[in-house]
Amino acid sequence: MKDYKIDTRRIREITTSAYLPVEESLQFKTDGSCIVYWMSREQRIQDNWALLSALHESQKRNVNVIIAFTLVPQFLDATIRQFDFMLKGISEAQQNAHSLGIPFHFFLEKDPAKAITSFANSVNAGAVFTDFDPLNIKLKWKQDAAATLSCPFYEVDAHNIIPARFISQKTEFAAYTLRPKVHRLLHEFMTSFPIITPMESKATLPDVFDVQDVLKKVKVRKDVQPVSTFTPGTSAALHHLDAFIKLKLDHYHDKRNDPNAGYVSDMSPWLHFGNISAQTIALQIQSSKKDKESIDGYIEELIVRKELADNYCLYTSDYDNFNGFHAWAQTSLNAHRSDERAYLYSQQQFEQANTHDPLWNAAQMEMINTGKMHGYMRMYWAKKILEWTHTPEEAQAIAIYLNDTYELDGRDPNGYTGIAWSIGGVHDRAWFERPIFGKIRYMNANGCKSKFDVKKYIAMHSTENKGDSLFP
Ligand code: FAD
Ligand code: FO1
Repeated sequence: MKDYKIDTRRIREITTSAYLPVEESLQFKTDGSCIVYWMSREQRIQDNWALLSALHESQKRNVNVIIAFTLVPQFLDATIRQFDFMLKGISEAQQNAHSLGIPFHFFLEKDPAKAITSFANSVNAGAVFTDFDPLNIKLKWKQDAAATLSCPFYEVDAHNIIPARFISQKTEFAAYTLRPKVHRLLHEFMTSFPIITPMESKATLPDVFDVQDVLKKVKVRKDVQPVSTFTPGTSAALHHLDAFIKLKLDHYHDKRNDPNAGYVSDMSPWLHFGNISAQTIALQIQSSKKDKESIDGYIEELIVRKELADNYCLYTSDYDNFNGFHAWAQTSLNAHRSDERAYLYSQQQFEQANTHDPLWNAAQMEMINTGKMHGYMRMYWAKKILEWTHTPEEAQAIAIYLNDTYELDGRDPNGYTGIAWSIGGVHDRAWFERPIFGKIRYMNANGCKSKFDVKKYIAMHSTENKGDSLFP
């Protein structure tokens, strides 16, 4: 591969107590014989700054890169639906790596830190690189690995166009506080990716893993079936993006909030699993010469909104509970704890789309049937759970459980932040006070009726239409 630059502002050295900015030259254990890239969030080969950083360092040290993925038998509320989607995408990545001569090892281990440490020792790694990920579970994996690895350990932000640890060192209050920083820095980071070409030296390649064999070994719910609405993997993501730009982007600005219209990109499952990079999407969207208002609207969501979610989870470890809400929201919700609830539902009644509200039930069924609820409906859906449960804590826990069990794109900073926005007013402002919600923004079915054909949405997704595909 011809030489290329790596922006070291994406990289942090991981120690047991800190994520240290790095100087130009990275450390490498003397007599180290390779570099290990511990793939996790970014499940792709091309357009991946973490892999490109590892390859860049390997060329300097004249050693090979070896990729390792550690699969855990359970991950948050993931079911066979998400493991099926993810593993098929990882299998494609393994084949892509091998076709370039880069070995890709796959481990099924309940203790990822232990697995990566013993693997790094067994290949005498001179350094280990891994992906930035703000979720508590991932920060724990990295802390555990930092305590046991015997070589320099680096984290690379290959998820955000502007690295999360660089753009801000605190919880941003709202999109309007992050947006100016994004727009000031975007041109520095929105560069095109070097293309990874076949390796000169022929490393021995491990056997590829078998998806069905691994699916038999994971310990997850099997009743939440895989969906046929999304094809896993990087090539499907790139094809879908191409179709979105050609056929839908022009009307993103005026039709995206209509859940019947189908003018959103549906990129979130592939973004969540890292099958495609947001930077790849942004570069294609910006050079598309489509409707300017739609391009700007899409970039706002893909960069400001999405990177605001990583910022929230990175600097608010209580991103998944009531303590993460701003003080004004906690005070306001506390003041309305004893308000009368007109309806009260259990987690199971919500899960079975068994409420009095056909619109809410249809949104739940859309998520169950297709693996992806429309973004506009997610706000309504979560806010009604606040209205129909005993406490905000119970509402948030139920929303997270359902979101992470049924959404392909769940278990993601976007989800924890979206639920915290809906139930706790995170990144939103205070609204006029009302029962139960206090000053948290309220939404109701009339608001939906003014935006789109509610009857059509209900007919499309109501319980009777089980299993209809996302593209009618
Ligand atoms: P598009 O409108 O095509 O947007 C393109 C991309 O921009 C998305 O893929 C996403 O990466 C980003 N984006 C768009 N809207 C948002 C947003 N509000 N916040 C952060 N990023 C955004 N998103 C998830 O990825 N996983 C979740 O589990 C999730 N749960 C949510 C729960 C609630 C209650 C709410 C209100 C929002 C949630 N979101 C979640 C955010 C948003 O709804 C989805 O990202 C979006 O609907 C994904 O569909 P799309 O790719 O077609 O979006
Ligand atoms: N990342 C891993 O490194 N190993 C896993 O076994 C793993 C399982 C998994 C299952 C469902 C899911 O939605 C995500 C999963 N991830 C796994 C993490 C994922 O790659 C992302 O890093 C985070 O979920 C988003 O930050």
